[in-house]
Amino acid sequence: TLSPQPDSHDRTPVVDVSDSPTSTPILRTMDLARRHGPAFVQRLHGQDTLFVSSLDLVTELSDEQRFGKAIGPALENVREFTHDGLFTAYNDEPNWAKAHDILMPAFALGSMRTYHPVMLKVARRLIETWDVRSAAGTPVDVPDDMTRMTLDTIGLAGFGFNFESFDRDEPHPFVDALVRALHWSMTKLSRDPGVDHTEADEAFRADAAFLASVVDEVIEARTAPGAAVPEDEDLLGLMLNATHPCDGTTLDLENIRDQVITFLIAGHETTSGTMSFALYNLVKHPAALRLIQREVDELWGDQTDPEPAFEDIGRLRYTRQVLNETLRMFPPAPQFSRQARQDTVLGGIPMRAGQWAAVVTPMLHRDPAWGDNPELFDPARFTPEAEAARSPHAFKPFGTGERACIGRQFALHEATMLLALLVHRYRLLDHADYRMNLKQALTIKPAGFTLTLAPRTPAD
Ligand code: MNH
Repeated sequence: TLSPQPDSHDRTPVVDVSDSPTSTPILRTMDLARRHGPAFVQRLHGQDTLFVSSLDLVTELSDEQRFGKAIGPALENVREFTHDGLFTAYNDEPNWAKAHDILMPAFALGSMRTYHPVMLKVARRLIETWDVRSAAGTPVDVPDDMTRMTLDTIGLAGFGFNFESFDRDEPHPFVDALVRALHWSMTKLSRDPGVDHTEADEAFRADAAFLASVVDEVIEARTAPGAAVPEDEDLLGLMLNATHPCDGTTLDLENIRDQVITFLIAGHETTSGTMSFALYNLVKHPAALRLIQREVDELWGDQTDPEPAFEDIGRLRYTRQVLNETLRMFPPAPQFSRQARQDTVLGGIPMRAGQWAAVVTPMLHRDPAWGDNPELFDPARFTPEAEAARSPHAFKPFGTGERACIGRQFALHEATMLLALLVHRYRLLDHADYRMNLKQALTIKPAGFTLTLAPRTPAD
């Protein structure tokens, strides 16, 4: 379904990267964007990708009349195990609109009230674990524990399934299989043509089958005679029971399986990356840490175990600014692709219908529109006044248009509550003077980031 890339890049630089393999393609792409400008073609083993990163070009790509989501080669690989689930469906596949219409109400801001208690419960489970580490003086692995937290949250809130991640030393086998499958999707893009990949492909198929089998168990646990049905309808309940307003049918079971895998993928790696990068930014910027602590202290004082109300989360304005600024600097899903709906011209580059371009989100987030020093962490970029003065297209951590992230409110509610609880409770000690070590699967995270913790006292 994807046409070949534009062939007449008259003035568009073409850079062949086939001879410089990397485990962090996004860092290489950012580096190339810095050197070659806001539009360049990256050639990898003969496959071309047009990468764009300026506000002007992304503004054009965000025009839904001219462009729509493209399933680029990376998502085409993910499609091997999520098929026409929401994230990897083609724009015109019937199950996209159907699932989108059925699930949208479950992701409106008001629906977060339903998930709030579960999110709080899992946050408390994380805190229990961190209290033990804090008392023992041993470090916590931040990205690992954030992944435990977000996976358990989407599992419980979405499907009533408990991964019990905090009762395990190693990730749940489902997570291992998921991470390997995503890794396969990414590395398949840069395969050496001369090498035999049968073994990797067979391992992938085994992982994909395992993922499907776990999900089938979750679905069976819900649909079996006499199965316990949660009081509040969750995502799984909606998918099983809700009928499409247009034709009165429900989603079929095979598609529900693809949606569950999709939500477990989309719903946890990105949010855990956001949390990890946010804690990184805070320990490196004591002034911001003091401001966020002041905000939570105003709300919860020196209560040892605050009971965050649903309404509290909307009041945590500065906490939300810290998360937004984190998503600017380190968008966990660092690129998305757009496809021309008809023949058009993108900033002087002719594109035929079907041709596509990838947005380098971290570079868009460093466009001159952000001011002179975009590498600096500055949550003041997200005050209401600053936001009103800036183009909405300068900030795209959740993608754009009708295919933008459906889980945005879910992610922000979860992350805001957890971040607030953590800075309220702990002194965050950067005991190893962590240096950023980005690791990329499909998403990015700060690998090996550890902290030690101490209880805060009213004087801190
Ligand atoms: Mn999410 C799409 C980023 C959290 C479920 N998400 C996208 C896209 C981006 C994205 C970018 C668009 C990709 C593209 O255009 O190809 N998502 C994020 C980030 C976070 C996040 C940065 C956390 C922070 N996402 C979540 C959560 C869920 C979720 C949480 C579910 C609970 N996301 C999705 C789904 C899609 C998506 C589903 C696909 C939506 C569609 O195409 O209709």
